[in-house]
Amino acid sequence: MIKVLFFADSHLGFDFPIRPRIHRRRRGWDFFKNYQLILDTAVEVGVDALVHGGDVFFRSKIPIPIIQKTYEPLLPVLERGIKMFFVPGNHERSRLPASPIFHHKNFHLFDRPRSFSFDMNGLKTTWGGFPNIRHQVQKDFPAHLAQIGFESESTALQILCIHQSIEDAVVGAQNYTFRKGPDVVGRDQFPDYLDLVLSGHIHRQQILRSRTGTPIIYSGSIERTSFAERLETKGFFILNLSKDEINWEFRPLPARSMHEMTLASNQLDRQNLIKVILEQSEKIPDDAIFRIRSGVEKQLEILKIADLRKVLPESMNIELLPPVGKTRYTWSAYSD
Ligand SMILES: [Mn+2]
Repeated sequence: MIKVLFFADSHLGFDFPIRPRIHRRRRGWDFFKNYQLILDTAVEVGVDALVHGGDVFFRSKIPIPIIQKTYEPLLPVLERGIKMFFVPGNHERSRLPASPIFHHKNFHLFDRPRSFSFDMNGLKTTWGGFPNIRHQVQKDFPAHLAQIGFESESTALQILCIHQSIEDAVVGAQNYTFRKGPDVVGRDQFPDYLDLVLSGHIHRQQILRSRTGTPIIYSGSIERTSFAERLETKGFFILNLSKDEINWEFRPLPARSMHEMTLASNQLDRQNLIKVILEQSEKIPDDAIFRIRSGVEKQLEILKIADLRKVLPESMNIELLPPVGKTRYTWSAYSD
Protein backbone atom coordinates (compact mmCIF):
# COMPACT_ATOMS: atom_id res chain seq x y z
CA MET A 1 0.00 0.00 0.00
CA ILE A 2 1.12 3.56 -0.66
CA LYS A 3 -0.07 6.89 0.71
CA VAL A 4 -0.64 9.82 -1.61
CA LEU A 5 -1.46 13.46 -0.95
CA PHE A 6 -3.47 15.11 -3.74
CA PHE A 7 -4.15 18.81 -4.08
CA ALA A 8 -4.67 21.28 -6.95
CA ASP A 9 -5.49 24.87 -7.91
CA SER A 10 -3.20 26.64 -5.46
CA HIS A 11 -3.30 29.81 -7.62
CA LEU A 12 -0.14 31.15 -5.95
CA GLY A 13 0.43 34.80 -6.74
CA PHE A 14 -3.28 35.64 -6.43
CA ASP A 15 -3.52 39.12 -4.84
CA PHE A 16 0.18 39.13 -4.02
CA PRO A 17 1.63 42.36 -5.48
CA ILE A 18 5.41 42.58 -5.24
CA ARG A 19 5.39 46.37 -4.86
CA PRO A 20 1.90 47.29 -3.61
CA ARG A 21 0.84 50.89 -4.21
CA ILE A 22 -1.52 50.83 -1.27
CA HIS A 23 -1.07 49.09 2.01
CA ARG A 24 -4.01 46.84 2.81
CA ARG A 25 -4.67 43.26 3.69
CA ARG A 26 -3.93 41.06 0.70
CA ARG A 27 -5.33 37.61 0.12
CA GLY A 28 -2.08 36.26 -1.31
CA TRP A 29 -0.74 35.10 2.05
CA ASP A 30 -3.81 32.92 2.67
CA PHE A 31 -2.92 30.86 -0.39
CA PHE A 32 0.76 30.51 0.58
CA LYS A 33 -0.21 29.55 4.15
CA ASN A 34 -2.48 26.74 2.97
CA TYR A 35 0.17 25.62 0.47
CA GLN A 36 2.73 25.31 3.29
CA LEU A 37 0.16 23.55 5.49
CA ILE A 38 -0.31 20.96 2.76
CA LEU A 39 3.44 20.39 2.35
CA ASP A 40 3.82 20.08 6.14
CA THR A 41 1.00 17.53 6.20
CA ALA A 42 2.71 15.47 3.48
CA VAL A 43 5.79 15.23 5.70
CA GLU A 44 3.85 14.61 8.95
CA VAL A 45 1.70 11.86 7.44
CA GLY A 46 4.76 10.46 5.67
CA VAL A 47 3.14 10.10 2.25
CA ASP A 48 5.00 8.31 -0.52
CA ALA A 49 3.86 10.71 -3.22
CA LEU A 50 2.35 14.14 -3.66
CA VAL A 51 0.34 15.17 -6.73
CA HIS A 52 -0.43 18.77 -7.75
CA GLY A 53 -3.32 18.74 -10.22
CA GLY A 54 -2.42 22.06 -11.86
CA ASP A 55 -2.97 25.82 -11.64
CA VAL A 56 0.04 26.01 -9.38
CA PHE A 57 0.23 29.72 -10.17
CA PHE A 58 -2.43 32.39 -10.61
CA ARG A 59 -1.34 33.34 -14.11
CA SER A 60 1.29 32.59 -16.73
CA LYS A 61 3.59 35.60 -16.21
CA ILE A 62 4.80 35.22 -12.68
CA PRO A 63 7.22 37.56 -10.85
CA ILE A 64 10.44 35.76 -9.88
CA PRO A 65 9.89 36.18 -6.10
CA ILE A 66 6.57 34.30 -6.40
CA ILE A 67 8.22 31.51 -8.40
CA GLN A 68 10.92 31.18 -5.75
CA LYS A 69 8.40 31.28 -2.90
CA THR A 70 6.52 28.46 -4.61
CA TYR A 71 9.36 26.10 -5.51
CA GLU A 72 11.65 26.60 -2.49
CA PRO A 73 9.45 24.85 0.10
CA LEU A 74 9.26 21.79 -2.19
CA LEU A 75 12.94 20.99 -1.76
CA PRO A 76 12.87 19.73 1.87
CA VAL A 77 9.86 17.57 0.96
CA LEU A 78 11.61 16.08 -2.08
CA GLU A 79 14.72 15.50 0.04
CA ARG A 80 12.69 13.29 2.39
CA GLY A 81 12.10 10.93 -0.52
CA ILE A 82 8.52 12.02 -1.29
CA LYS A 83 7.90 11.73 -5.03
CA MET A 84 6.11 14.67 -6.64
CA PHE A 85 3.99 14.84 -9.77
CA PHE A 86 2.94 18.22 -11.19
CA VAL A 87 0.35 18.89 -13.91
CA PRO A 88 0.61 22.27 -15.70
CA GLY A 89 -2.83 23.93 -15.63
CA ASN A 90 -4.58 26.53 -17.76
CA HIS A 91 -3.54 29.43 -15.52
CA GLU A 92 0.13 28.74 -16.26
CA ARG A 93 -0.85 28.26 -19.94
CA SER A 94 -0.08 24.55 -19.72
CA ARG A 95 3.55 25.28 -18.90
CA LEU A 96 5.21 25.84 -15.52
CA PRO A 97 8.06 28.36 -15.19
CA ALA A 98 11.32 26.36 -15.26
CA SER A 99 13.29 25.74 -12.10
CA PRO A 100 16.39 23.75 -11.06
CA ILE A 101 13.95 21.80 -8.87
CA PHE A 102 12.65 20.11 -12.05
CA HIS A 103 15.96 18.18 -12.13
CA HIS A 104 15.50 16.73 -8.63
CA LYS A 105 15.27 12.95 -8.89
CA ASN A 106 11.94 12.92 -7.02
CA PHE A 107 10.27 15.68 -9.05
CA HIS A 108 8.17 14.61 -12.03
CA LEU A 109 6.51 17.01 -14.43
CA PHE A 110 3.83 16.18 -16.98
CA ASP A 111 5.24 18.70 -19.44
CA ARG A 112 3.89 16.53 -22.30
CA PRO A 113 1.83 13.33 -22.39
CA ARG A 114 4.11 10.91 -20.54
CA SER A 115 4.35 8.42 -17.71
CA PHE A 116 6.68 7.50 -14.86
CA SER A 117 6.82 3.96 -13.47
CA PHE A 118 8.15 2.91 -10.07
CA ASP A 119 8.09 0.12 -7.59
CA MET A 120 6.82 1.82 -4.42
CA ASN A 121 6.77 -0.24 -1.18
CA GLY A 122 6.46 -3.35 -3.31
CA LEU A 123 3.58 -1.89 -5.35
CA LYS A 124 4.12 -1.41 -9.06
CA THR A 125 2.80 2.01 -10.10
CA THR A 126 2.51 3.99 -13.31
CA TRP A 127 1.79 7.71 -13.06
CA GLY A 128 0.59 9.23 -16.33
CA GLY A 129 -0.55 12.70 -17.29
CA PHE A 130 -0.42 15.64 -19.67
CA PRO A 131 -0.64 19.45 -19.41
CA ASN A 132 -4.05 21.14 -19.62
CA ILE A 133 -5.66 20.97 -23.06
CA ARG A 134 -7.32 24.35 -23.49
CA HIS A 135 -9.60 23.63 -26.42
CA GLN A 136 -11.26 20.58 -27.98
CA VAL A 137 -10.25 18.21 -25.21
CA GLN A 138 -13.02 15.76 -26.06
CA LYS A 139 -11.50 15.24 -29.52
CA ASP A 140 -7.83 15.21 -28.41
CA PHE A 141 -8.21 13.19 -25.20
CA PRO A 142 -7.84 9.69 -26.74
CA ALA A 143 -4.62 10.59 -28.61
CA HIS A 144 -3.08 12.18 -25.50
CA LEU A 145 -4.00 9.13 -23.45
CA ALA A 146 -2.42 6.84 -26.05
CA GLN A 147 0.82 8.87 -25.97
CA ILE A 148 1.10 8.44 -22.20
CA GLY A 149 1.79 4.75 -22.67
CA PHE A 150 -0.44 3.07 -20.09
CA GLU A 151 -0.89 -0.67 -20.62
CA SER A 152 -4.34 -2.15 -21.12
CA GLU A 153 -3.41 -5.33 -19.24
CA SER A 154 -1.14 -4.19 -16.43
CA THR A 155 -0.36 -5.52 -12.98
CA ALA A 156 0.77 -1.99 -12.06
CA LEU A 157 -1.54 0.53 -10.43
CA GLN A 158 -2.26 3.08 -13.19
CA ILE A 159 -3.02 6.65 -12.12
CA LEU A 160 -3.98 9.43 -14.54
CA CYS A 161 -3.21 13.03 -13.50
CA ILE A 162 -4.90 15.82 -15.51
CA HIS A 163 -6.34 19.35 -15.34
CA GLN A 164 -9.65 19.28 -17.23
CA SER A 165 -13.41 19.72 -16.96
CA ILE A 166 -15.12 16.34 -16.81
CA GLU A 167 -18.77 15.53 -17.54
CA ASP A 168 -21.05 15.83 -14.46
CA ALA A 169 -18.63 17.97 -12.45
CA VAL A 170 -20.61 20.52 -10.41
CA VAL A 171 -19.55 24.11 -9.69
CA GLY A 172 -20.77 27.40 -8.26
CA ALA A 173 -23.42 28.40 -5.76
CA GLN A 174 -26.11 27.48 -8.32
CA ASN A 175 -24.69 23.96 -8.88
CA TYR A 176 -23.90 24.38 -12.55
CA THR A 177 -23.22 20.91 -14.00
CA PHE A 178 -20.82 20.31 -16.89
CA ARG A 179 -22.37 18.36 -19.75
CA LYS A 180 -20.38 16.46 -22.34
CA GLY A 181 -19.10 18.86 -24.98
CA PRO A 182 -16.04 19.86 -27.04
CA ASP A 183 -14.22 21.26 -24.00
CA VAL A 184 -15.41 18.62 -21.51
CA VAL A 185 -14.08 15.06 -21.15
CA GLY A 186 -16.90 12.50 -21.20
CA ARG A 187 -17.15 10.00 -18.34
CA ASP A 188 -17.18 7.29 -21.03
CA GLN A 189 -13.77 8.41 -22.34
CA PHE A 190 -11.78 6.88 -19.46
CA PRO A 191 -10.60 3.35 -20.31
CA ASP A 192 -11.13 0.68 -17.65
CA TYR A 193 -7.38 0.01 -17.34
CA LEU A 194 -7.16 3.21 -15.26
CA ASP A 195 -7.33 2.59 -11.50
CA LEU A 196 -7.64 6.23 -10.48
CA VAL A 197 -8.02 9.69 -12.04
CA LEU A 198 -6.81 12.79 -10.18
CA SER A 199 -7.81 16.13 -11.71
CA GLY A 200 -7.44 19.82 -11.04
CA HIS A 201 -9.40 22.68 -12.67
CA ILE A 202 -12.78 22.36 -10.94
CA HIS A 203 -12.57 24.40 -7.74
CA ARG A 204 -15.18 22.44 -5.79
CA GLN A 205 -13.92 19.21 -4.24
CA GLN A 206 -15.92 16.21 -5.45
CA ILE A 207 -15.68 12.62 -6.56
CA LEU A 208 -17.10 11.33 -9.84
CA ARG A 209 -16.95 7.88 -11.40
CA SER A 210 -16.07 6.95 -14.95
CA ARG A 211 -18.63 4.81 -16.84
CA THR A 212 -16.63 1.76 -15.78
CA GLY A 213 -16.47 2.84 -12.14
CA THR A 214 -12.96 4.33 -11.84
CA PRO A 215 -12.89 7.04 -9.15
CA ILE A 216 -12.26 10.55 -10.55
CA ILE A 217 -11.18 12.88 -7.78
CA TYR A 218 -11.23 16.67 -7.80
CA SER A 219 -9.48 18.06 -4.72
CA GLY A 220 -10.77 21.57 -5.46
CA SER A 221 -8.83 24.79 -4.89
CA ILE A 222 -6.86 25.41 -1.67
CA GLU A 223 -8.63 28.75 -0.95
CA ARG A 224 -11.68 30.53 -2.35
CA THR A 225 -10.70 32.32 -5.56
CA SER A 226 -14.15 33.72 -6.39
CA PHE A 227 -17.60 34.31 -4.88
CA ALA A 228 -18.83 31.26 -6.80
CA GLU A 229 -16.89 29.24 -4.19
CA ARG A 230 -18.31 31.00 -1.11
CA LEU A 231 -20.24 27.96 0.14
CA GLU A 232 -17.50 25.39 -0.53
CA THR A 233 -15.21 23.72 2.00
CA LYS A 234 -11.61 23.88 0.81
CA GLY A 235 -9.03 21.16 1.33
CA PHE A 236 -7.06 18.26 -0.09
CA PHE A 237 -7.05 14.46 -0.11
CA ILE A 238 -4.95 11.76 1.52
CA LEU A 239 -5.35 8.47 -0.37
CA ASN A 240 -4.35 4.90 0.43
CA LEU A 241 -3.71 2.94 -2.73
CA SER A 242 -3.17 -0.73 -3.50
CA LYS A 243 -4.07 -2.75 -6.58
CA ASP A 244 -7.13 -4.19 -4.76
CA GLU A 245 -8.32 -1.21 -2.79
CA ILE A 246 -8.41 2.56 -3.04
CA ASN A 247 -9.64 4.71 -0.21
CA TRP A 248 -9.41 8.40 0.60
CA GLU A 249 -9.94 11.01 3.26
CA PHE A 250 -10.71 14.70 2.66
CA ARG A 251 -8.85 17.11 4.90
CA PRO A 252 -10.33 20.61 5.18
CA LEU A 253 -8.22 23.78 5.10
CA PRO A 254 -8.94 27.19 6.64
CA ALA A 255 -10.67 29.50 4.15
CA ARG A 256 -11.82 33.12 4.48
CA SER A 257 -15.59 33.63 4.60
CA MET A 258 -17.24 35.66 1.83
CA HIS A 259 -20.22 38.00 2.17
CA GLU A 260 -22.05 40.22 -0.28
CA MET A 261 -24.51 43.10 0.16
CA THR A 262 -26.29 45.27 -2.41
CA LEU A 263 -26.97 48.91 -1.61
CA ALA A 264 -30.54 50.16 -1.99
CA SER A 265 -30.61 52.17 -5.23
CA ASN A 266 -32.61 55.08 -3.74
CA GLN A 267 -29.92 55.64 -1.10
CA LEU A 268 -27.71 58.52 -2.25
CA ASP A 269 -26.50 60.07 0.97
CA ARG A 270 -22.86 59.35 1.74
CA GLN A 271 -23.22 59.23 5.54
CA ASN A 272 -26.22 56.92 5.31
CA LEU A 273 -24.50 54.63 2.85
CA ILE A 274 -21.53 54.26 5.19
CA LYS A 275 -23.91 53.65 8.09
CA VAL A 276 -25.71 50.72 6.39
CA ILE A 277 -22.39 49.22 5.31
CA LEU A 278 -21.03 49.46 8.86
CA GLU A 279 -24.18 47.85 10.25
CA GLN A 280 -23.80 44.95 7.84
CA SER A 281 -20.06 44.58 8.56
CA GLU A 282 -20.80 44.04 12.25
CA LYS A 283 -22.71 40.87 11.39
CA ILE A 284 -19.76 39.20 9.63
CA PRO A 285 -16.28 38.10 10.81
CA ASP A 286 -13.59 40.79 10.99
CA ASP A 287 -11.44 38.91 8.52
CA ALA A 288 -14.21 38.23 5.98
CA ILE A 289 -14.13 39.13 2.31
CA PHE A 290 -16.87 41.72 2.04
CA ARG A 291 -18.29 42.60 -1.37
CA ILE A 292 -20.43 45.70 -1.55
CA ARG A 293 -22.40 46.05 -4.73
CA SER A 294 -23.86 49.43 -5.61
CA GLY A 295 -27.52 49.63 -6.61
CA VAL A 296 -26.92 52.49 -9.07
CA GLU A 297 -23.71 53.81 -10.64
CA LYS A 298 -24.15 57.23 -8.98
CA GLN A 299 -23.29 55.60 -5.63
CA LEU A 300 -19.78 54.95 -6.91
CA GLU A 301 -19.28 58.70 -7.31
CA ILE A 302 -20.43 59.37 -3.76
CA LEU A 303 -18.71 56.45 -2.10
CA LYS A 304 -15.00 55.67 -2.49
CA ILE A 305 -13.42 52.40 -1.48
CA ALA A 306 -10.62 54.27 0.34
CA ASP A 307 -13.27 55.81 2.66
CA LEU A 308 -14.69 52.37 3.39
CA ARG A 309 -11.23 50.99 4.21
CA LYS A 310 -10.83 53.75 6.81
CA VAL A 311 -13.95 52.71 8.73
CA LEU A 312 -14.05 48.93 8.27
CA PRO A 313 -11.71 46.49 10.12
CA GLU A 314 -8.21 46.38 8.62
CA SER A 315 -8.33 42.60 8.50
CA MET A 316 -11.33 42.70 6.16
CA ASN A 317 -10.97 42.54 2.36
CA ILE A 318 -13.38 45.01 0.77
CA GLU A 319 -14.67 45.13 -2.78
CA LEU A 320 -16.91 47.88 -4.13
CA LEU A 321 -18.62 46.89 -7.36
CA PRO A 322 -20.85 48.51 -9.99
CA PRO A 323 -24.53 47.45 -10.19
CA VAL A 324 -25.27 43.97 -11.56
CA GLY A 325 -24.97 43.98 -15.34
CA LYS A 326 -22.55 46.93 -15.31
CA THR A 327 -19.57 45.00 -14.02
CA ARG A 328 -16.23 46.30 -15.23
CA TYR A 329 -14.73 42.84 -15.12
CA THR A 330 -16.14 39.38 -14.59
CA TRP A 331 -14.69 36.43 -12.79
CA SER A 332 -14.06 33.50 -15.05
CA ALA A 333 -15.58 31.97 -12.02
CA TYR A 334 -16.77 28.51 -12.48
CA SER A 335 -13.89 26.33 -13.40
CA ASP A 336 -10.86 28.51 -13.57
MN1 LIG B 1 -7.89 26.82 -11.21
